[in-house]
Amino acid sequence: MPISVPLLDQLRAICGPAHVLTAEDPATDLSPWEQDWRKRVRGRALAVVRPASTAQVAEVVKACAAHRTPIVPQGGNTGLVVGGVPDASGQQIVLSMTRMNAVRSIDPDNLTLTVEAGCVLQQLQGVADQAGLLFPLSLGAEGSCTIGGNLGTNAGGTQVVRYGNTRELCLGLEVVTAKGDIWHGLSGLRKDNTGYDLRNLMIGSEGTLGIITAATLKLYPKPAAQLTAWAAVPSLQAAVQLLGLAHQGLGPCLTGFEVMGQFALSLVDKHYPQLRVPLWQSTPWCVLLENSDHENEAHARSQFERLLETALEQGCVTDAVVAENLSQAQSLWHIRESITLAQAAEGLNIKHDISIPVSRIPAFVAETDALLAREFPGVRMVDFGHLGDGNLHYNVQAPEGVDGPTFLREHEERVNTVVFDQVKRFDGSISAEHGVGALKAGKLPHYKDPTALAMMRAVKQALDPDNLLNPGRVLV
Ligand code: FAD
Ligand code: 2HG
Ligand code: ZN
Repeated sequence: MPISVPLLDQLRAICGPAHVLTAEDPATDLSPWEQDWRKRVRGRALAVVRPASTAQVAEVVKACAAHRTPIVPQGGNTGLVVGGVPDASGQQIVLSMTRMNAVRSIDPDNLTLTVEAGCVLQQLQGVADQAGLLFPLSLGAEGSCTIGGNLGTNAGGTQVVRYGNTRELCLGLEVVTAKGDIWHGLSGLRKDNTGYDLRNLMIGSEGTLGIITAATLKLYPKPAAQLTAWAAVPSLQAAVQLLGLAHQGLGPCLTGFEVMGQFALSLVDKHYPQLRVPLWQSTPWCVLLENSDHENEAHARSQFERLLETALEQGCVTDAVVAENLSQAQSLWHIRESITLAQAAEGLNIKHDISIPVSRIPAFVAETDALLAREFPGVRMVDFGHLGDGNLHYNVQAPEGVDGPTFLREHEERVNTVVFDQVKRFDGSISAEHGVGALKAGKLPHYKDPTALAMMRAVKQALDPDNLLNPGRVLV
């Protein structure tokens, strides 16, 4: 289409008028696409465009490129780093991928599933389950996040210790480039050494290098048994000791290992008392661990009970509850997954999604807690996360009675500096699994190796020279 045709008219011609939403239509509320999940930022979109096919995505990108209009790809909009919503300029389009939600094929012999980017994660877990298989990616937002967003952020979740991050679960991608070309990379191959690994470059690039339109994912056999325990541990050091025992005793069957601090659990108890959080009142930390086994329930249970007995003898566990059936296990996981919502119900907070070598996490927390308490008396630490992966959600809540937004306005920058400087000192990363987005883009020059950053800029320049794909995210 000639460039003289206004962009919005071109987009309507490509996707259909019903799928190009603008604020000019008084009946349309754009806030679900313009506001981030945490309600920290409300941007303004030129339009929300909802393509139904890869060909339409390619045409949209070409039209936007011709008009020098930036594109913000968006999936379920559950991201936590302000990566998928437009800025305030009113000049960016949101490319919402949720209409592209077809399951293209399943190959049980190759253990692969090929799907479009807008498929909701829970839908994919269901498709795998119906085929008697497992797609193991699992996170609290699974009812609304999309696989495109999971790949865009290289999401982690609660089964990484066994199955890896989203990157490890993907074999191939279909991507629309910044020029509007289509890269047909939907390979189901487990071996392919024909040059640079473009798949892994795209995964985790947060929509800044290309738009993922489809993916071929790995499937796994379903475990024959799943055992879940909730254990009280006397210290973070004890939790690390328990993790060591679990690795030794369960080997590759260790599927999840989550830690939760007392204050984090008190928030769940306060805001969701019906969930009946076990053991939290009498212990500073609880651990939720899962063992999944391919032999049988009896084997898994005896292995698990032996582990907990050893841990009790050694004093790294003081009390424990083992779920007796799947529904009890799901209730325990539901408590864990409710921490984010309970924390939001308590008020605005400062999130730090960090990773540190597991062995150094207890010292990191002790030192950093002390630094924060000295500078911000009464500050409340909401600590929890995927200890098995060395990934802590080290979140800071305003002191009791202090208004969250006011606390953030006055202190967020300094709190971040204290925490991120400590992360650097402990050889960690300032983003373990949520990504960089706009929230942390300004921090990378401080905390990322300068040579790595220069290579990232060179890649961005090569693949998106006009900076039209999600500008202002990841790199600034
Ligand atoms: P969006 O929020 O829409 O987008 C996220 C980023 O990906 C943006 O930069 C966007 O531009 C880009 N993107 C989206 N779709 C595409 C595409 N098709 N192609 C290219 N780029 C794209 N995250 C974890 O890692 N682990 C957790 O345990 C976890 N738990 C969570 C629990 C809750 C309650 C919530 C609200 C969030 C949680 N998250 C977690 C964060 C979030 O769910 C993940 O980042 C998820 O992967 C985002 O998916 P989405 O579809 O919502 O993506
Ligand atoms: C989780 O592990 C998510 O539940 C969200 O990554 C973490 O709310 C958070 O800080
Ligand atoms: Zn997490």
